[in-house]
Amino acid sequence: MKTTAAVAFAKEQPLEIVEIDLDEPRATEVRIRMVASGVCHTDAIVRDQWYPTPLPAVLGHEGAGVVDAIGSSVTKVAVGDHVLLSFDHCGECANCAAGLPSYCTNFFGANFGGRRADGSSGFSLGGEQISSHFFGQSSFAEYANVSVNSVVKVSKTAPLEALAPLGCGIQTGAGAVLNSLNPAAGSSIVIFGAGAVGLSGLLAAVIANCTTIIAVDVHESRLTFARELGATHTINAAATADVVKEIQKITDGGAQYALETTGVPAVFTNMTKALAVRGHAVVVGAAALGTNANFDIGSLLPMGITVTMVVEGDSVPSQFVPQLVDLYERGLFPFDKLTKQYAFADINQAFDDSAAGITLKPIVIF
Ligand code: CXF
Ligand code: ZN
Repeated sequence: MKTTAAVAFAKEQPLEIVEIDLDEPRATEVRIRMVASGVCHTDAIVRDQWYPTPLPAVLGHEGAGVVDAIGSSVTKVAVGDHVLLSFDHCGECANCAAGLPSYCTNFFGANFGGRRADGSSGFSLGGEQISSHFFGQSSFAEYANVSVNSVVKVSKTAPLEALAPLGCGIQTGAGAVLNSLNPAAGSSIVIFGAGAVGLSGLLAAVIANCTTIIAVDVHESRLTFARELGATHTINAAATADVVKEIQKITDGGAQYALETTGVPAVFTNMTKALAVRGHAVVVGAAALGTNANFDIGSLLPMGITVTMVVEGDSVPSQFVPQLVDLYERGLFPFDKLTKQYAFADINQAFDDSAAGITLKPIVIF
């Protein structure tokens, strides 16, 4: 069948909305009619080829939609079910079997490879295959064949347009706090970067009853917003001589927990220095391959700190996404305050507004 899609044809160039061909869903796939998709920083960095997904490609990995057809071995969902889409994983390797699907041994191939495991693509243009199955989904298309392992079923009354970004950016920030750090009530946490991921982590720190929540960013408007969402302290790193000292002052020696969402080497270094003895930091900010940060072994060893590199908030999407939906519906996780909706036709504006910091989390509506 034909479908409309936003195609990344060339590095650092705007996406182009064109009509492409979609094949039939394979046995373990479902065809989704996309209702909405979040736009994540990873879509932009893959468009810009920080990671080598072959172009042309249909990107998009925070899809939300309705099941339009199912493959022959699919039992998890039926036609007409409403679903949110998340990352793909094989479901069979040791890490998947251990309940750690974001560390699937084929995570890179399944999510960034641009092809199914059998080498085929779901999409073609002018008879040539183009990359599909980005994060198992390629949600910047009105219709896509999606890996069943990327699919999370939600209630038919769930507002798909609002919930779309749960499957990546929002679960990454919230999961980093609730799953990876699991901070004790009454503890201190510092969050570097008040973007969509950092602020999702901040909302999760509020849920976890952290009582000192420090947001660090270089934009005053984001820090003001962070305070509205529950930050007890904010630090403008562009206007503060020594960010580490400031965190140590607020926390009386160092933060018990930290979340690093920027991918900036100097911020990583500050994060390690800002921790309390035995503090725990998680790093989720994507950086270009080859990005290195300083880590002062001499000073840090006696601190006994832990730094964990975390993918997708250590989430098991089929469990964690519904938990986030419940929290949202109860008014305890108002992540929709971070979002702004755009018509699908305006997808490049959504990318530009995100890059300029005008919009924290764009959602395109089909
Ligand atoms: C990505 C970030 C870079 C590593 C793989 C997972 N998360 C989604 O956008
Ligand atoms: Zn993402």
